[in-house]
Formats: sequence, structure tokens, C-alpha cells
Amino acid sequence: MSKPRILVTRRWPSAVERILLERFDVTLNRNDQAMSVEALAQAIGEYDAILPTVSDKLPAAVFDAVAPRTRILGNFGVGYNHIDTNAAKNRGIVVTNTPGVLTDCTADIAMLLMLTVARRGGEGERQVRSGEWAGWCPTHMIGTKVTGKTVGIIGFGRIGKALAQRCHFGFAMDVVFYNRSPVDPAEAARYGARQLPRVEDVLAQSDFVSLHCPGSAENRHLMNAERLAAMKPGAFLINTARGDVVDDVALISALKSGVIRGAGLDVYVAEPRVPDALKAMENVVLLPHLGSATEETRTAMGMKVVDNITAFFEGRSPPDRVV
Ligand code: 8YV
Repeated sequence: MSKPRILVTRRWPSAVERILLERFDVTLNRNDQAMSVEALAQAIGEYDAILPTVSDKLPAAVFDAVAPRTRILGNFGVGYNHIDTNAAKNRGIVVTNTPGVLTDCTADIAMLLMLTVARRGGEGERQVRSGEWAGWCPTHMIGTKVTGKTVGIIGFGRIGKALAQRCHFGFAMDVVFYNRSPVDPAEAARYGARQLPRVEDVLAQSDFVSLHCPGSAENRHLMNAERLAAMKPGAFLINTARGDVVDDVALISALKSGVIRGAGLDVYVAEPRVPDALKAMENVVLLPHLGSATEETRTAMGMKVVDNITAFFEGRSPPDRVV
């Protein structure tokens, strides 16, 4: 029997590519650009499986263009808001993701953003490199203390819990969170955290607000102008979830007017484009979507995709099926 035809849309860790090449008839896209909607629509008619990433957009149009040959989309990532899963489902296409393996690294990046923006790490580094540092002085580049403060987590899934654990046990922080569904208080207490009924309750108490909900139509602009204004004066916003969870026009205005003190961002609405207004602000730390970017995690993510599509083509249920 011939091997399933697989399209890998981007360069992957080489250990994972090797396994894919052994098991499948693989086309590796060596172009480090995201694939266009047109190219993906064509690929749907040509490949048994496509392995997309967050930067490959798969709207309904991709699924409707041709009679699909594709039977499974093995997404390289836990978030799959770039895929119209209803359209995939209507075409009988299975979608899988990679939960669990990027929890720690993404929580680490949220922690890094909190520390960097509060302690002015980005500004400090730029000052040293530019030669503008004039020497130690008691009032030089004074930041905000993180240890002992209150962090508010929006979305208490795996990554939200991992951040709570770091903040509570590592930084003696008070941790409050909002989650759409109730979390058993005993479970929350294991992470040193307390659930509050409304997003606004979390915003009112938190020195740092960190977003860990999925990107979705429901969560689009969850942090809008009103919610930004409801944050505690002098608070910081951290986003490692998805760009459109925050209304970036409202964010820029809240940062400019001092409604919030600063922001640490790893994700943006139209990646890799980042608004110039954000780049111009010293009280903002900007990372290029590094949440899962460690050798260990990217390899583990790739292995999860391999497990999912291997199970599928062997007639078993893929472990991380979302559709
Ligand atoms: C991934 C992410 O690296 O998994 C996710 O949802 O946001 C990232 O950390 C990215 O999605 C790769 O496709």
C-alpha cells in the first residue's frame, strides 16, 4: 500500500522531520513564509494530511475550493483558531492539536514578560548596548516589584495553572483567576489560586493581568477599552494567548494615556506585523511569539503531531482530536 501523502507547511525540528520521512510520503515546504490561502486550498485537493502552524490560515474558503483529498489536519500547536474547524468538519476532515507539551514553556514566557516589563529589563538592555548607561544611581531605571503582588489570570487551563504555580510558589504572589466554568476550589488551591466570578473582579484586584484563554470569536477583544480601564491603576497586561483577545487600538490608547502602566506581549493580531505605536513605547515588551520556542518543546509538539497522524492512518483514534 502506498504511504499517505503529507504536506509539512514549515521547517520543523529535524528529529521530527526524520520520523515523518520514514513513515509517510512527505513534502517539506522549505520556504519559511506562511503558505497562502490559495496554496493551502490547492493542497487540500492533493495531500492526505496537511500539518499547518499558527501562521497558515485555513478559513472556510480553503475547504470549499476543491474536492478534498485531505482527511486530517495535524496542527503543530495547541491553539487552532487559524483553522475554520466547522468548515473542516463539514468536509469530514479531522483536526488535531498538541496540548500539554507547551504548557511550561508558555508559562515561562508569561513570567518572563511580567518580570521584564515590571523591572524594565528591555529598556535596561537597550541602554547598556547603546552605551547610554551613565552608571549606578539610586533613582536610575526604577521599576515595579513583582514578588508579593497580585496576579490575575484569565483562563485557568493548563497554561494558566502553570503560571499560577510559578507566581504563587516562586514569587509569593496572591493569585486570582477568571475561568468560564467553575474550578473546584481544592484544585485551585493546589496552584495557590482563587476563582473570582467575573473578569472585572479579577481586573479590579490585579497588579498583573495575564491572558490564557483560547483565541475564538467569543474571546475576541475580551480586553477592550472598558476592561482596560477597569484594571487597577498602575497594572500591567501580559498576553501570550492570541493577539485578538486584546483590542490593540484600545491597548495603545490605554498605554499612551497611562490607564495601564505597561504591557508584555508575545502575540499580535496580524503577525508578524506589530503596530509601530507599540514599538515606540518603552513601557511595552514585545516578543516574536516565543511561547513554545524551546528545542525540547518544539520537538515534543512535532512528536505529538506524528502520533496523531500515525494513529489516524493506522485506523485508530488520534489522541488529540479536536474535530
Ligand atoms: C505555537 C502557540 O508555537 O501552540 C500554540 O497555540 O501559540 C505557539 O506557541 C504555534 O501555535 C505554532 O503553530
